[in-house]
Amino acid sequence: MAQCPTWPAEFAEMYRRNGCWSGETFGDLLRDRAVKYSEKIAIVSGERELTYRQLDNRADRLAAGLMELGIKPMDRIILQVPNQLEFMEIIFALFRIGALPVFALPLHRKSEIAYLCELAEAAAYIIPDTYAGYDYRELAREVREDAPNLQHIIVIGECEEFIPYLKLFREPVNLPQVHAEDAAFFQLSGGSTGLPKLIPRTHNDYIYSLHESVSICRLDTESVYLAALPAAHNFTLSSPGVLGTIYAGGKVVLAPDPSPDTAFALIHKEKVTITAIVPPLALIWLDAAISRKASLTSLQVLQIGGAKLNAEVARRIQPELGCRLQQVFGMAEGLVNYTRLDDPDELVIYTQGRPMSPYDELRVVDEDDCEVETGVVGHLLTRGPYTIRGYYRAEEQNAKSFTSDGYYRTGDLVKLTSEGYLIVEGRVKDQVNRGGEKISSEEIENHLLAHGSVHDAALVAIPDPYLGERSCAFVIPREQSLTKNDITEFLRSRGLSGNKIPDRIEFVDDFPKTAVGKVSKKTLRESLIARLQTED
Ligand code: OOB
Repeated sequence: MAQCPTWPAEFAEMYRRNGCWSGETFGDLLRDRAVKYSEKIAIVSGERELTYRQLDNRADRLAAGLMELGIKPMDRIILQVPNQLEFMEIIFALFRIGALPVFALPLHRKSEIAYLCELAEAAAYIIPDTYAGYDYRELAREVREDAPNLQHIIVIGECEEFIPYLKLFREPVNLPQVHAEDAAFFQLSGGSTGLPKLIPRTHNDYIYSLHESVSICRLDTESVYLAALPAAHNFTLSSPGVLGTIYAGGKVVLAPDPSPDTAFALIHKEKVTITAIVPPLALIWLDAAISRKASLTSLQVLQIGGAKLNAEVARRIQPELGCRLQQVFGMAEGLVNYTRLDDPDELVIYTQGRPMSPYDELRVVDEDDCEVETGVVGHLLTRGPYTIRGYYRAEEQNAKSFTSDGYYRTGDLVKLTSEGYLIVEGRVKDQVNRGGEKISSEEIENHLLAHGSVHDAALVAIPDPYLGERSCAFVIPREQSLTKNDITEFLRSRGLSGNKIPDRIEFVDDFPKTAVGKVSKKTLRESLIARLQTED
């Protein structure tokens, strides 16, 4: 697809020659596993389960129905489906057509979905009827008004005005030719400038990342992976995640939510061997395990990533949960680092792992892009066989986010240990990492600035014992009558997802400035932290 920047020919040639890119597509992959593991259970979701053969067949029949509806190769489809069986059927059906899922998250609301529909010029939007007490059909009605390209809204479950998912199944038909070097889907970037960007991942690059992840995490046909976090997130999708488990011929268990009540019961019932969570959940799981450790006996590996894991918490995982900890430092743009299962405890507790592929190229550089010495903190740049060379339709942004020789500027500050492991020390991207959920400061500031009584706004991250970070909006009001409640209500009315509503709002008369006259978020943050400490 022309709007997806890709690897220069010499790199593509190298990745093929070195065996990274196999030429296999996701459609081929599932076909192959359906032959090999036919009657073995592939997916469990609530009371329902699918064998490999059934998943393969249902993906074919759904692909036929979607094609009959008019879905074509390269069409973009916004997928906002929580952890339920249909998620797996849909992605494989779309992969087989060569149509591209755009992985929205269940917590996204009108602001995010309408934007994605527009940016992707989406042909269809797929939702559940309700999930976690929220009616997605309401959301679809709102989105439809502003999305002229959106031709189809498909609903899993009860629906009258939209297309019912169950009516889509048809006898299998001949499928279009899908190419492994083409985009298979879009992930969303965490976003540090305005709104999230679309990350095109190809069959070749993603299947390679599964291959490496499966080998490092030692997944095989006996593995049982619990998707506790949303399956649409890159961590849960591929590190090794639900797709890695299918790659390995294991069993995927889809949890509707990651609470200990739900997750521990599933771990016990399905004899889960590996799962992945974010640091705030690790604390909740540790608390719950005090009385319920017995339910976790099958669990061999607990992966923690998405945000920095505190070493004190890391140290408690093995003794208190009885399983091996694996730290995962990854990004939807590509690069994933893992601590290895046989690494010494010191590395597992204090580092965020090392790259999964020998072909990952990493540079840690200073402000002038000059490499720093081992052990010195710098900006992490990376390129490799599964790291994108650019975002979809984002020429201007790509010039900033990628170096001229194709390295992705991760925005993370890291140091390299002498063993080649990474320690994440902070970041330069203007973002709040709220327990693994990334919030772009600029996106929220733009919403705040749309309020007539807001003169200026700055969103900063402040430390939080549970979430790692939470958000604080500093606002310079135009009118003294403006209240915090007005602001929160206003943001909600703009259709912002709940996790993006600032956790704290502070009114100020002015912003401190840096030497060059920019708003000094560092000073804002530090003065608030100092004030909070004296208040305690
Ligand atoms: C994962 O992916 P994204 O795209 O939601 O977020 C990527 C960013 C990284 O650039 C870094 O800032 C932060 O999230 N991050 C971590 C981390 N893992 C991610 N920061 C510190 N320690 C960690 N372990 O979050 C993601 C994708 C694939 C696998 C795992 C996580």
